Amino acid sequence: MGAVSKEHAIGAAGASAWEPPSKRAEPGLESPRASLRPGGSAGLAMPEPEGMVFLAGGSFRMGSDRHYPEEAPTSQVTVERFWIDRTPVTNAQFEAFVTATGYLTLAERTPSREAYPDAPPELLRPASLVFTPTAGPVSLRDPSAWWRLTFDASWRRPAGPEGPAAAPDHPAVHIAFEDAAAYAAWAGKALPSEAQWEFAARGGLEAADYAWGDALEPDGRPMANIWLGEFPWRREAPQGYAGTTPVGLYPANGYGLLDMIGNVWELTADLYQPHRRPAGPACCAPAANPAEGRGDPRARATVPPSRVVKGGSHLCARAYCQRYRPAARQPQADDTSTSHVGFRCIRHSGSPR
Ligand SMILES: [Cu+2]
Repeated sequence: MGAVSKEHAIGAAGASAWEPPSKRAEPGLESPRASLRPGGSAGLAMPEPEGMVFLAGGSFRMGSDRHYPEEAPTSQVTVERFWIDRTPVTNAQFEAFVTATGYLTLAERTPSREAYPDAPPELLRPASLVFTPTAGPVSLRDPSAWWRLTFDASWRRPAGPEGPAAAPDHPAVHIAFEDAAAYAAWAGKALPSEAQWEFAARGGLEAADYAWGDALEPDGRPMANIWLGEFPWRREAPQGYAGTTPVGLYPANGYGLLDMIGNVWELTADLYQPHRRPAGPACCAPAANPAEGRGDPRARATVPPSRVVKGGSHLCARAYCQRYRPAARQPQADDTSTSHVGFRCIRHSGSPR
């Protein structure tokens, strides 16, 4: 089923120029069954996991010396074979997990007084950060201008209780690290390392700027759901979507993976450490250190660890945050969820030796 046939309609501009993902060629795909079922190792063979793509692994140039300082220096990195979800985890998939387990995401829980010793009582309610466009141009130095702590915003109601219900085929958002980890454990999967994620996103293109090559819009064709227009107040939405888009609306990369770039930032298992160079100016995401009060007005008792998020989101704008690239990286605090962070999972191949 192609994205264009989905009921929540694509706008008048239409997506007819884009083939549904199921019809696209997937030149980077290997033959997973053949790889995993050599003779004599049947006990270790795994069935092909639904919705996952097998990557043979390999050595690649990770990072970039041409973009933001936190991406440098590049290094040669090797990853083993693994499976990775073809798309970010959708609301439908996340709902299946919640239905089976009764899981409550961080955004849906009432924060404890211990965690927020200085917060006014009225702020100790379930909440998450929702991107809210400004009325007009604002300074791009202060992300709190467009991030709003919104009570009862969660994956179920991404824009808050007054907004529409989550669309089943959009990526789940308002997902904190522990939520993603819980889903992965339930699914028998894991979160990717940053290296695995970046290897997958590059789709076999060595050191290219983008997941599809070196031009942002080859032949004028949009390749990912990023912010078009003037951030953070005027968004062009040629596909008719103001925020996230159904997974698979844009072309797959060379490995047949969808939405690696744009749509939502994706959590990885890796702790963020500014081990390379100091990070560039804050991106569209809330500040790395929420205890500084940017984004979330509640004060916290401790500064939580942050994970690396990858891929950029629908809020990355060309004139502001060019993080819609495989090498780009940002910290995302473990205790913070937002309307533009989601995730996908991997599975170790269990390959016979
Ligand atoms: Cu960005």
